[in-house]
Amino acid sequence: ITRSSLIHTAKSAFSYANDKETLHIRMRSAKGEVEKVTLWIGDPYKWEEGGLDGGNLEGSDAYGWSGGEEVEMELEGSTELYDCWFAAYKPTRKRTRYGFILTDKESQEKLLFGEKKCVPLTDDQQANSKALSHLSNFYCFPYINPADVLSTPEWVKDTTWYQIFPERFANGRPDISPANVEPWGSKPTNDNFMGGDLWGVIDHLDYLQELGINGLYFCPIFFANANHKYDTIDYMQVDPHFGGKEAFKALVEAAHKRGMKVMLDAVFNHIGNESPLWLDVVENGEKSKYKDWFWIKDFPVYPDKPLETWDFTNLNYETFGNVHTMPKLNTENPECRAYLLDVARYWVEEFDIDGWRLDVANEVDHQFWRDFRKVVKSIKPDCYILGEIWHEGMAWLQGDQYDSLMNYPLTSAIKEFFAFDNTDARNFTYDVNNSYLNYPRNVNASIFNLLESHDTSRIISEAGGSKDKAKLSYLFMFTQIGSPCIYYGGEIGMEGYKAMGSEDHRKCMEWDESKQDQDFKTFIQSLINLRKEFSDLQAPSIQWLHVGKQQKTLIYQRGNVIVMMNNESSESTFELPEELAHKPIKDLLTYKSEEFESQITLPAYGYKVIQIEK
Ligand code: ARE
Repeated sequence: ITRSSLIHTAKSAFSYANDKETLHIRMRSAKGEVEKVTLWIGDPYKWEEGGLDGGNLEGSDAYGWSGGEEVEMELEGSTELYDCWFAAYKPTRKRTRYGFILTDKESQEKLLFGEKKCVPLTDDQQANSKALSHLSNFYCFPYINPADVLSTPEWVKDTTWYQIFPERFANGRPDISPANVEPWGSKPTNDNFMGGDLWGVIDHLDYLQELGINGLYFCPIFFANANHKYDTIDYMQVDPHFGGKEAFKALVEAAHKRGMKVMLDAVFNHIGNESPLWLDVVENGEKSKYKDWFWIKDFPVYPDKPLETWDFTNLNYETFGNVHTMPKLNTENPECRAYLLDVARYWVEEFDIDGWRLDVANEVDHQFWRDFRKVVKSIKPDCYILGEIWHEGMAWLQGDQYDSLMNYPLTSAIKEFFAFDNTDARNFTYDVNNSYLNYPRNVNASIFNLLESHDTSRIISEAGGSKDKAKLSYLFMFTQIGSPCIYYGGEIGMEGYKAMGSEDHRKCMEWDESKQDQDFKTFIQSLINLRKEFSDLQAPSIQWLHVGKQQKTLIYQRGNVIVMMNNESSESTFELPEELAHKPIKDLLTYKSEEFESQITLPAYGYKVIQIEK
């Protein structure tokens, strides 16, 4: 066993309270080296049993321990480099110390992996006892404090999201469109307008309900200049071209009547350069009462010549991504913080929104998000807080900041395998496993899964126009834990690249039914229904029953739902695993029953979702 490969840290994604009673413990070892891992865990203050000190050999087990329990860990999943082991444990009195006993696959030797040392275990009980009688070598989960346990809204798990980029979804009221509006369906550029508004969304709630949607996620709707509205002018107003507060109020009410939740985009990292707050700084420089609401290096904030988009070397202030129209807010400044927290409170309290998606969530200070959580949850405990972080984000998921994250790592795993054909089946499983193993199970349970967004190309375009590949991608996403999101128009097969100079991923929604891909829509609808019908798809772990070696074929299981896929441009035939061979099954998409043989043939890009008949 390569000792330096062993990984565990207490109070992390490796060791966390999944609920107020249950600890989840994980550890990693170099792939293929370890046969078995036993978690040795117990209450350090069980004095009557000698605590975890070992010490008292009488009544001790083969290792010379007298306290603690041995819990066999399951192999939760493998990544490219590691095997990841998992156990759930309910400490009787909330406190634990623990270590891991590893059995070497080849030599069968045993090793205790502790916080400070790896100790070989021998047949000599006395020697073991001596080696182990250092409580300090055990990992420590000191106490499960209920207040530290991440609690996330239950409803999120049953939600299928629909992401709306308001300017491009539907124009319900042409009279409120911007003056320079272009005809619906014009080529999108980064500064043109097509007149989408919130009345248009209300008009299409029937459409969304019929599709099966029960969560609406909106890109920013507050008063701003750009078509994307990420350059906020006033957080307390809904953009007049979107219909103002009147339209938004009507929208939330109408959505709630249909059992749909509403999530807004909180752009608190930065503000727009035409907001009165920033203009005050531009005008009054050091005398502005808002000067400390920003990160300013030198006054005046603008150099003599006007700033070009990419001229960030001359920027006198911090911004989002070196974009000069987006000055970064100083969330450490008490007044600025209080103001933004008031915004957070206002839309939950006054408009009853159900969630906040946090823009550029990882560049805002942690303390701000802690305060944010307190404010939001104190008004509406089941309001969903979703961070936009594209990378590993445990630092924000300790129960005190976000509920979950946008699962871009899963997006990229799916794209690499289905859309780009860049990985084989085995590596795909590693990437998928990795995306789950990075986070506690309670975070995964309400993670936000997506294939495309206003920040990415459309999945069909990524797949070179192949709707078959896109369908497999959707099927995969819809059979994962967390809640899936459809980016408006994804359901009807809309395409579009995001690239330098291309904004085609933000094209206008196609409402002409003859131009919508109805077959694709029926397929998406069936996936939404599948998810509603089978809560087993929310089971925390995935079992890979078959992973093709030469072919990109897969069979995986979540709860009692089994999915089979052939990600090949031609038919594939492969042996069924023991669990499935010669079993009677029911097809959950076609409702047909059949009896499997020992092999199965799936057509090019074919798939099946099944359950074994009892
Ligand atoms: C516009 C144009 C761009 C142009 C840019 C510069 O669309 O083509 O390059 O202007 O002038 C909003 C608008 C964008 C706009 C941008 C700037 O929607 O259209 O760009 O403002 O005006 C990182 C961040 C992540 C961020 C993405 C974009 O971590 O937070 O970059 N996403 C949010 C929103 C965006 C929004 C903003 C932030 C700003 O979702 O829509 O942009 O409010 C890797 C990196 C990630 C990176 C990711 C995507 O994985 O590691 O950190 O995300 O790629 O690029």
